[in-house]
Parts: sequence; structure tokens; C-alpha cells
Amino acid sequence: MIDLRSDTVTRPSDEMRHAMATAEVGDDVLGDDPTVQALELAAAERIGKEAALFVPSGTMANLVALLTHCGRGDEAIVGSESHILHHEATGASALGGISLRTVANDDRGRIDPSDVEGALRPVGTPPPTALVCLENTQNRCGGAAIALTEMRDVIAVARGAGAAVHIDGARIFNAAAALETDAATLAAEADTVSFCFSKGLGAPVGSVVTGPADFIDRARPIRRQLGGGMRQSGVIAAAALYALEHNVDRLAGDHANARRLADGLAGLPHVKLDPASVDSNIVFYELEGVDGPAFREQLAAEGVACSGTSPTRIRMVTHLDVNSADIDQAIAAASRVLGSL
Ligand code: TLP
Repeated sequence: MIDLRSDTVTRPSDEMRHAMATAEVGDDVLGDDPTVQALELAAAERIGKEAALFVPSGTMANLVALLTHCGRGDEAIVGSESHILHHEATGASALGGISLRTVANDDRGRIDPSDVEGALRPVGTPPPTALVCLENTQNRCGGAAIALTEMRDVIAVARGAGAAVHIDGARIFNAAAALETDAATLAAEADTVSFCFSKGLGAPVGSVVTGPADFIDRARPIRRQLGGGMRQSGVIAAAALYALEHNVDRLAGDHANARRLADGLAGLPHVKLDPASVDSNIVFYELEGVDGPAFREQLAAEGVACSGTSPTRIRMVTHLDVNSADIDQAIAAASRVLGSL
């Protein structure tokens, strides 16, 4: 199966498994795991923040960040297409009593600073706006990479109102590769940034929340409350460390494969796709005049798996377990299926 459902589907390589098998471990809840400590140091350094906290998932990373930034009854502003809003099972509201207020993401994932300004609550008019969340790359907006210049004005508006800024940087290294910059530059003006090892970086599990040391000190007991305190987690931290050291520089190759896929698909009947809109490893397209679920089912029968966000909107994601020959096979399979529907 050529699995293009997500970059979360990758399996650890032999080298990564070796790093896991030989990791030095201890009880991390007791502060004893040297591999987790090494990972948290490396992650913080790489993203240019003081400290990092290792958590099991990107969802928990965002939740820990929101719960640390906001009290019960506070409001957090999020993009209308954000992962926090659509895919995190309302954790911030259900568990933290945090109200989520949306501002529009445009089709390239950007947020208009004046929309944020309009959504901020005036002081003394509850609920207080404690946080503004950005996402980069912006998954549901075609994996768009958002330049620092495009985030800067939103960040300034938030700051002006005394709100903190968190970036859901699950794929911030993809954003950095797409923009030919480094992740620390993209992260510099935000208070906190989360990112994932288990997507394009190819680790089986794990994410981090990064930020000022005193913020991470406050976040640690919140991770514990959520059941995210892990014991000999050096075994998985070793995979994440391996990912950070070996799998960041190769992300541009995934982006080239995504563009190759988009170029091939754009020429097929029933596919509405502008390849120029593909910034990173995520390719979204609309199907016109064919049934999306039938397309996905028949494509799977041809050995290619993909996902979708609506009956007509299809998503394909490239990653380190697919190469350019797989991409060509996927295009050929899509061509056969679309020709038969
Ligand atoms: N995204 C998954 C699905 O949940 C949609 C995917 O296949 O793309 N932030 C962003 C921007 C994400 O895309 C994801 C995962 C997360 C957070 C959550 O990460 P996990 O799945 O580790 O909880």
C-alpha cells in the first residue's frame, strides 16, 4: 500500500529502532530519564526557546499549552481551519473551560490582523482574551507555510492586548524548509511553540511544547494532570532525538514529491488543483463530477490510500516512507480510477 493518508503513518527505520533499543532510560516522572532530558534540551535549542516538555502527542502539546496559558473562563482565539478547533475533540473547552473564538483563515492559512483586533475582548468585558493561536504549516489550508512577516502583525496585535501567542508548529520544520528559513526564526516572536516528531520527522510517537523556562515549569504538572507523565520514556525520546538529528534536512524531498504528485494529479480529469498552491508535503484537491468516497475506495483497491475532509475534498500527504516512484504509481492509479468512474 502506498499510504498517503498522513505523514503520521511512517514506521521507525532500523537505525531509529536501534537508537530506541539502546537508549539510556530512567523514570521521567521522577526526573531521572537522561534521554528525555537530552531531547528536551535539543528540542528547545533547535526551536530557539529556553525549555521544552516532551508529551505523547501533538494534541496533548496544544492542550498543555492552552491550559498553561489560559484559566477557566478565559478565551483563546484560533483560526477557523485550525487543528485545535477541528481535530482535538474540544479538549481545551471540555477539560479547561476555555472558550475558543474563531477568526477566519484565508485559503492560504493566513489570519488578518484586523480580524484578531476585532475579536479581542476589551479589558473588563469578560471573557478575557488570554491567547492567540497560530498554526504553521496550516494543515487544512493545503499545508501552507506561513512566513514570519505574515504572522508578525497578528502577533503584534495580540501582544498589544496583553494576550500570549502559541504556534501549533506540528509541522514547523516543514514550514521552515518550504520558506528556506529555520524553525527558530519562525518561532522567535511567539511565546510558545509545539511541534511533533511523529509526522514528517518519522518518529513513532511524541511531541514537545517549548517556551520560557517558567512556562514549562508550570506546564509540567498540567501534563501530569492529563496523564501525560511517562516513565521510561527515554525509549521513545530516543526515536524523537534520532528524528531531530537525521530527518529534518530531508523534508524538502517530501515537498518535491508533493509537488510532483500535484503536477501529475492536476492534469487528470475531474481534479481541481493548482500545483502552485502546494507549499509543503500536503496536497489537497477538489473532485468535480465524481463521488469522493467511491474514488477513495477504488484508489485503495489499486493500492493507494488517501484521506479527505469532505465528500469532494481529498488529501494526500508525502513522507519518508514514499519515494518518487511511489508518487508516479499513485498518479497512474488515480488516472485509472478517475477514468473508470
Ligand atoms: N494531524 C493529523 C490529523 O489529526 C488531522 C493529520 O493526519 O494531519 N496539529 C496539527 C497541525 C496536526 O496536523 C496534528 C495532527 C496535530 C496537531 C495533532 O497531532 P497528534 O495526532 O500527534 O495528536
